[in-house]
Amino acid sequence: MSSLKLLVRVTIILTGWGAWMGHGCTFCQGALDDLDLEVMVPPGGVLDNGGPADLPVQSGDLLLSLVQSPTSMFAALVDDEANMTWAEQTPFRGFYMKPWAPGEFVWYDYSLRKWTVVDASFTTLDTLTQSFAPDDDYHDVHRFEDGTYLVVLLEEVFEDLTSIGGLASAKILNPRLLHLDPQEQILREWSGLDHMPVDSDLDNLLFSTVDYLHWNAMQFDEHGGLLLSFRNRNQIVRLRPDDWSIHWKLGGEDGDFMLMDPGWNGFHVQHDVHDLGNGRILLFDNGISNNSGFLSRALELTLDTVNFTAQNSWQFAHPSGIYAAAQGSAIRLENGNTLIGWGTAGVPEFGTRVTEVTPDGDISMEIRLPPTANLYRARKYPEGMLTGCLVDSAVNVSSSPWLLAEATCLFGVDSDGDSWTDVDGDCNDLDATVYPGAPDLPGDEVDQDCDGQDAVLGCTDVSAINFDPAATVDGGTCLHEVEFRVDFSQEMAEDNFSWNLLQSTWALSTVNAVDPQSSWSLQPSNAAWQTVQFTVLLGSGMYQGHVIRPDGLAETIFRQFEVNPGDGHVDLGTSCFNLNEACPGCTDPMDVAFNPWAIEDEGCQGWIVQGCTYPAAANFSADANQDDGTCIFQVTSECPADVDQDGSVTVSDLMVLLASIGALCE
Ligand SMILES: [Ca+2]
Ligand SMILES: [Ca+2]
Ligand SMILES: [Ca+2]
Ligand SMILES: [Ca+2]
Repeated sequence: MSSLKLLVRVTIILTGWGAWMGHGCTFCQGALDDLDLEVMVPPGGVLDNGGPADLPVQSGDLLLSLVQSPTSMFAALVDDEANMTWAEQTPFRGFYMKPWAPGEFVWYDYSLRKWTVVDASFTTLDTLTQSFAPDDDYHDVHRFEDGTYLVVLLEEVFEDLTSIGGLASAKILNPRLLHLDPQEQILREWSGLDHMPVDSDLDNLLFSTVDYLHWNAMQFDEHGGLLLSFRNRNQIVRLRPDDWSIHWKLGGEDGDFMLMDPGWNGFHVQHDVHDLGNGRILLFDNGISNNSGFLSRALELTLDTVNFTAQNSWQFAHPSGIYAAAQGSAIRLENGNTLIGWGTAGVPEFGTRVTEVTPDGDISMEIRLPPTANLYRARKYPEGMLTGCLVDSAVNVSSSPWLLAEATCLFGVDSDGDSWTDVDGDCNDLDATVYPGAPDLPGDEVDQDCDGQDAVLGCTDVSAINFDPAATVDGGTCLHEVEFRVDFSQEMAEDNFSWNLLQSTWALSTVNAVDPQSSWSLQPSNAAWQTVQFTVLLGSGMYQGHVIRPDGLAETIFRQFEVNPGDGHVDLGTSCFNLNEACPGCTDPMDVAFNPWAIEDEGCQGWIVQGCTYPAAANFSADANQDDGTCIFQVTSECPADVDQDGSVTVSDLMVLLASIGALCE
C-alpha cells in the first residue's frame, strides 16, 4: 500500500490525467481499446469436447474497478455475454466503485483519503466525513435508503505497549465505525479498541504501526446484526443489532465456533463477507498453505449459533489452483451462482480473473483481466441498471439513474420493410436481408439472422467425431464412428475352413435411390474368436451392405441401418454370417468351444484340457483339446547314409565324406 500512496501523490500525473480524460464525456469509450479482456470460459460454459454446456449465467453487468498499476485505474463494465461494453480510466485511486444515491457512485479518493461521491462522468459531487480528521478506511462504505451511511475511520491511536511486549510509542490503527446522517452527525459509533483490545497473544506487536485488526468488510445479516471482517485476526465478528456489542467471533485464535472444515482448518486473511440467510455465511478465503499448496477459495459456512459449530457447506477453489495473497471477493448471485473475484491473483503477463460458478461447482463464465490488473471486488448489477438507452423518443429509454454505458435504442419502426421492427429484433433495420431467422450466409461477416454472430459452417453435432465448437451452421459434414462385427464360427465349423479372416470384406453403400452414392469395400480393422470387426466413419443417413467371406462368397442378406444426428459412436453389434442375429454357440468361458459373441448356449464340447494335441509328438495327450505348445518331437533319421540330408543317397554324399577325411571328431 505504501508504494501506492507515494505514487498517487505525484500531482503532475493527476493533472495530466484530467486533461487526457476530458471530463464530462459520459460515454467515453477511449479506454475500451486499451483493456484487452480474455474470455477463459464463454458464457454458459463448455463441455469437455468444446460444445456448449448451457450452464446458467446471471444476467446483468459486471462493474469492475481494475487496478492496473498504482497510477492506472479503470472502471469497466462487462456484460453477461463477456463483452467489455464500457471502460474509463479514472482520476481515483480507490479499489472500489459502486452505485450510491440515485445518479451517484461512491469511490475512495486516495489523494484525499476520503470516500468521494461522483456522477457517471467522475465529476465529484461530495466528499464524505470532511468534519472528521482521521482518514476514511478504503475498504468499504454503506449507504442506507434514507441517506445515512456507515463509514469506518482509520484512527491512529498512540500507546505504550511495552507492558505487553510491544513498542513504547506504538501507532495502533483502530477501526472506528460511524453511522452518520447526511450532515455528518454521529447516530451511532463503535470503536475496535473498546471491544477488541490489542492482545499480545493474537497480534503482531513487532512494528511501530500496529494494524492489529485490519478491518476490510461489513455486511448486515438477515436479523440486522452487523458482520465485520478483521483480516489480521482471520476473524469475522457479529455485532448485535441493538447495541453493537459483540455477539460472536467466527474463526481466528479466539473464535467462539468449532470449525468443521476438513483439509483447510478454517479461513485466513479473508475478504468480502456476506450473510446468505439461515445461518449461512459466504466469504472469500485468501487461504494459506495446506496439503494442496497455496490456494484461495469461495467458502460458505453454515453456523449453528446454539452449539457454536461452523460447517463447511460449500466451497469453490479454482481447478487451476489460483491463489490471491490479498484482496478478492465472493458474492452469491440471484440465480444461485457465485461470483468470485480473484483479488491480486494476477502475474505480470496476466491479469486476475473473475469467475461465475454454479452451485455444482461448474464454471459458467470466466474472464481474465488485462495484464497486471488486480481486482479488489467483483460485483454484478441487474440488467438495465448500468447500461441503457438515453434517447427520450426510444421505446426502451432507460429510467435508471446509474447509466455508465449506452445500450442500443429501439424505436419500434420497420424502415427496411422486411416486416421486422427493431423491437421485434431486426438487428439492421436498414437492410431487408437482415432479420431474425433470415438465411445467414456463412463467412460474409454479416449476421443476417440477428443471432449475434456471422454463421460459421461446420459440424454442429456434439456427438460427432468431428464436432466443431466454433460452427453455428451444420454443413452436413458430421461423421460418426460405426462399428460392426460378423461371426464366422458357424461357417468355419461346418466346412472346416481355416481362413485368414482379415481377408473378408464389408461392401457398404447408401440407400438413396435419387442420388446413389458410390459403395465402399471395407477391410476389417480387427479379427479374433473367429469374428471380424469393421470400423468406418459415416455421416447421417440410411445405409445397407453385406459381408463377403475370405473365399469370395457374399452374404445373401442385406443389412440396413441408419445413422442419426446425436448418435455418437454407433455399435451395430455382432451378427452371424448371413444372419441378422448372433450365432448360436457355447457361452461357457471354460469350454473349448467358447464363443464370446454367442447369445444362445449350444455346441459346448467340454472343458478345456490343455496339453500336446499332435499325435506324432512323443508327449501326445489323447485327452487334450487345446494345444499348449509343449509337444516334443524326436528327430530320428531313417537314412544314415544321406550325409548331405538331401533325401537320397548319391555321389554327393560321398563327396561330403571325402572332404571331411582327416578331421577329428569329438
Ligand atoms: Ca425491418
Ligand atoms: Ca432488416
Ligand atoms: Ca452471414
Ligand atoms: Ca448469425
